[in-house]
Amino acid sequence: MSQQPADGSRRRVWIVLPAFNEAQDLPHLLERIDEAMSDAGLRFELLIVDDGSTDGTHEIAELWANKLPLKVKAHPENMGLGATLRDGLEWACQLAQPSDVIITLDADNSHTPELILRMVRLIREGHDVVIASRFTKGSRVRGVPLHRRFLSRVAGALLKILFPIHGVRDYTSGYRAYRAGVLQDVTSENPDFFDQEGFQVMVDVLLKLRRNTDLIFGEAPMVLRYDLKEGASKMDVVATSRGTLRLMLKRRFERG
Ligand SMILES: Nc1nc2c(ncn2[C@@H]2O[C@H](COP(=O)(O)OP(=O)(O)O)[C@@H](O)[C@H]2O)c(=O)[nH]1
Ligand SMILES: [Mg+2]
Repeated sequence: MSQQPADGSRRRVWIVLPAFNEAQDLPHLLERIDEAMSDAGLRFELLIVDDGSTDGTHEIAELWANKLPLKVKAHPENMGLGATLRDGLEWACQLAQPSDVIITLDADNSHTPELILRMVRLIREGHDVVIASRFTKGSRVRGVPLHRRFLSRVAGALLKILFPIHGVRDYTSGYRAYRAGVLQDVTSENPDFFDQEGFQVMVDVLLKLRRNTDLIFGEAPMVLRYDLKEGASKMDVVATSRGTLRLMLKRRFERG
């Protein structure tokens, strides 16, 4: 049996869920997270940022706050994934101890919560950032439309050439684990660390973290179950591709 310090100071896993109109998928995901975390014996807290949903996502999240260690914040109107992730991650940074782990995952039930255990292990073994990857040995994807697979492959290949990061192949996955202290350091040095608006925020976080050459990045093979997602995708493919390309150019030609 694991020993717990009497003061309750056992390290925690902070799970940040950005959610926009996820009423269909969120309850399934919360059940699975609860199960996965109790199986793993991990102490956890969920931080849901509702991004101005109009389908009852907020109410569902509030309901679940009676059953799980869960807090909800809501945007009065839709602000996009960049602002949502920023608010979730900054919130986690305020609450976490530096040795805790902060996880982000989609609220659409396509990211398997069982992988959290392996990602937390890797962080505790010495990694600073661990990506749940679609492009590493053992990864599988189910139900992702061909054009989406193609685009994430192309983005991954381009990013790998322009901004190589040892240990990283999947630059666009939203499912990640960070050592809390790493995010706390970068956000206290730069209060505008999370300053990207759309889905390209995921890429931007990695491009900024890669400037710190001391950090150790790694990946865990993800089984992406897009087929479990009942709600529609909220990613605007054209806007995200354009935004990511613009970001690559900007970061490529800036100094420092
Ligand atoms: N698209 C979109 N997603 C948001 C927004 N705010 C929060 N999200 C969340 O961002 C995550 C990724 O979106 P998702 O539809 O799963 O994208 P996909 O899996 O790439 O098709 C989900 O958890 C969404 O609920 C927003 O304004 N737009
Ligand atoms: Mg998703």
